[in-house]
Amino acid sequence: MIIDALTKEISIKIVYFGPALSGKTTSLKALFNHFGKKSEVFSINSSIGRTLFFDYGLINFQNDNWKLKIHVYSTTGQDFYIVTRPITLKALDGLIFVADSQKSAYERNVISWNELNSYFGDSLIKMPKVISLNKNDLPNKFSPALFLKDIDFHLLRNIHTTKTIALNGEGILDSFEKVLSLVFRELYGSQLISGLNLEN
Ligand SMILES: Nc1nc2c(ncn2[C@@H]2O[C@H](COP(=O)(O)OP(=O)(O)O)[C@@H](O)[C@H]2O)c(=O)[nH]1
Ligand SMILES: [Mg+2]
Repeated sequence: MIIDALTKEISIKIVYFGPALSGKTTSLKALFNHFGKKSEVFSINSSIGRTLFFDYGLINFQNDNWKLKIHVYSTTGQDFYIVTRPITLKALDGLIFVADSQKSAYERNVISWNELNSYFGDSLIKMPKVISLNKNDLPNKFSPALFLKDIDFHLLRNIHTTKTIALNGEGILDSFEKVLSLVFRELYGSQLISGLNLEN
């Protein structure tokens, strides 16, 4: 997060993370579609349309006092490009873990979560995050409770879970708002904003 008191700009970074083909790119595109900015998503793709490095888009909000810039990224899920993932995750403020709800994808979700854990360690506990159980439209889904148990959900703070269908945008805005609410709760918690306002 960058807070520029001079230009009155707050920049935050949100990243979609998860296993290959869970729907990260589709989620990011659905989000930008909601804001009428689908064409503004910048992707670096392979020749078969898979995310090569990351997808990126910027959403701007403004009130009388502050500009809020939200930088949104999605990582590539392919192991061949694993080296790009920790780079994309650098200095993030909030994370949306896009899980693939299909039973057949269960292990891949757990492996991806463990990878996240390996990057962040204990700081994953308090990081603002949403677990988005995507592909909720498909049959043969695993039990969310089982997955949450496997990732030690009870130890985690600043977390919400949602069910999404990125394909038609269902739940995508809700997930985004939930992660933002956690980011801003942290921000107010640190009294950064109220501190700045006091000086003006
Ligand atoms: N049925 C269904 N398919 C989805 C959903 N979200 C994504 N997909 C499909 O899953 C595949 C992988 O999606 P993509 O966004 O490229 O995954 P990524 O590798 O995580 O970026 C594509 O064929 C999508 O159309 C969903 O909610 N439901
Ligand atoms: Mg992708």
